[in-house]
Amino acid sequence: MRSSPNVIITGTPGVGKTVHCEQLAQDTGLKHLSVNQIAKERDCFEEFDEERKSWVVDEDKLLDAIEDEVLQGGYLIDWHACDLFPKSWIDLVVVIRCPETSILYDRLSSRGYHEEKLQENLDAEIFGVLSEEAREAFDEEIVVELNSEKDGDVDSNCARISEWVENWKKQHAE
Ligand code: DAT
Repeated sequence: MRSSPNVIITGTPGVGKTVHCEQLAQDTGLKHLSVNQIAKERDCFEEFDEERKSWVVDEDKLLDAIEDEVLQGGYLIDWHACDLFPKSWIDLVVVIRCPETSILYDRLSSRGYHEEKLQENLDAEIFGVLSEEAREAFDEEIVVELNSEKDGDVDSNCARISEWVENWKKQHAE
């Protein structure tokens, strides 16, 4: 049994996963596990996708690489996918949303995304792809959606998640 929860922070690229995880790591002491970073550091890539100009993660390798740590509890798992993680590892899934697509457009274009990649991500956000994936892969009651559009949203979202983490710890204290 873990004494600290594992929380997935997911959503379309650019919605604000990293900023939330960084603040939450400070506020709660949970550790920020950036899948992009870990996959690079631990060589968990399958191939290079020429069309998307990005590396494809080998999910089995990734899960093997993080299993021992994650099972200890206390991780904020930051990635734009969530259905690969076993249900038994996860206590809460937070889907960060940015329904106002002009905001997301500006964030992604400032990253230099080319038009096709940009449109693909905007469509994913409009259709709620990550929310659906989260609800299909995990029990509905552990999935929450929070918007991150304007200044102040990050603080209020992190306050809510921190409160949830504290309650979880109290409920699971021996
Ligand atoms: P992700 O990790 O999901 O790709 P990010 O955390 O890097 O996204 O955030 C993308 C950009 O958007 C970054 O410049 C921070 C900004 N951002 C996110 N949420 C915001 C908010 N609520 N208010 C202002 N800026 C925000």
